[in-house]
Amino acid sequence: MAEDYRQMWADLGLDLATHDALLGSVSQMYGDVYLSQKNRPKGMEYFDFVISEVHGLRIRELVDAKKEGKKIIGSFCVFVPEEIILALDGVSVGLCAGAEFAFEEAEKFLPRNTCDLIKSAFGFKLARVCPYLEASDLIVGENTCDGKKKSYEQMSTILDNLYIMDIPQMKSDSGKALLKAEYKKFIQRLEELSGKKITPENLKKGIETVNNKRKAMNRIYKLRNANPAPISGLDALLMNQVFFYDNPVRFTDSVNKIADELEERIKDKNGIAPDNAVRILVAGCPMALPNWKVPQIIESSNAVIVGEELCTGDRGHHILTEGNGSSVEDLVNNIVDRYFKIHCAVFTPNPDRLKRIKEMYKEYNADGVIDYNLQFCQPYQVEGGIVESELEKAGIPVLRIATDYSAEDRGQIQTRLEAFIERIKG
Ligand code: BJ8
Repeated sequence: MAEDYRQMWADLGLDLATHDALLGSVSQMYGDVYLSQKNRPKGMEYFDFVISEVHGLRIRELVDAKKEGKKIIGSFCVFVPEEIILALDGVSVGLCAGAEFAFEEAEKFLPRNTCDLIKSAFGFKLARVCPYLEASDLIVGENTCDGKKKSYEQMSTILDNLYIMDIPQMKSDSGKALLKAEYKKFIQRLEELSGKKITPENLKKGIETVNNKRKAMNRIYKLRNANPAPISGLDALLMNQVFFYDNPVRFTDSVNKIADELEERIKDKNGIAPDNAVRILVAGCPMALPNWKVPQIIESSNAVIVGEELCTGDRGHHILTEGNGSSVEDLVNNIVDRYFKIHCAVFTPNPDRLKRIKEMYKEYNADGVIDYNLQFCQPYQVEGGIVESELEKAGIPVLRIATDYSAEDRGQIQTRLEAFIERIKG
């Protein structure tokens, strides 16, 4: 890291020794997983820099933003509307964690059979190693799966700035009305916190900024249907993960530069993988930073990931928010319309997700689908049964993987994957 940030971390209340251990292991992992890839787009150097400064420069920016009176809003779910946060001059940061850290501490609050994404968020808080969490003025928990919604009750005993947002579970008129009421309450809470007022102008600006970020990611996604694949799934996943942390304007600019570069690579037939590599679409649970395990195994098995039907993927940016409207009411309706289309497995029934997986399979010229689930994630695991049988009926090869953040099952996953890839080739 370019600068010494230790005083800043100490001021945020981090446990410096434990934090050093975390940063050390992430940087080692990043070197092994990312920097060892060959022929990456040059523009990925920006993301290498972002990761090298993920607890440094970006946190300094957050601390400076706080000094200017901006509020930092942390969240764990793509249902929390960044448009509204930006409109009220806030900074939105994702807090989902993708590493097995301080799980013994977390298990004092949560049963062992809780998914690792939730345990990790607790572990990061209890071990005091996440500067994003510590810098947040408000942390938004959302009532999505049972694991999350009940764990926020526990989390409220260790956080004094937790705000709970209710989320509908059915795509009905009353569900939509609930989402709108919750977004209006959220606006009110942020107005109180920031001392600012929402207006059609600032909301339009917020919508535009977030849409630009989504459009840039959608450009990258479109280009991934080329053969040979111009970028690895690991690199695309990294962009999706950084999507939740970075300055949105800088992020958009960097992603657009990579999209320009990919267009050139496609013209030159310059791929990250050979043109006969098996093309995989990954669907399922989000992969929070630094959860790179399954993509790394896939891409070291003569396959390349060409799309992610994940919240750290298509689900996070495929749909834009309509920017037309002359009143706050119109624009809030547009925001509700956009978010209500997110096909998270907490909704029942959830046919749009299956539809989108099939669409993506075609759009990206995929050869097979890996349905990735975290152990103990009931919504995605139960829905996985439907996904598997429907894809099989449609003649789409599918492999279900349920795993966690540990390295213990790497060998087993690798063996199953290799057999899957052979089956596709055959
Ligand atoms: S919109 S996917 S980010 S809720 S993996 S904690 S579902 S038990 S993360 Fe999610 Fe929002 Fe939906 Fe996306 Fe629960 Fe499953 Fe754990 Fe999960």
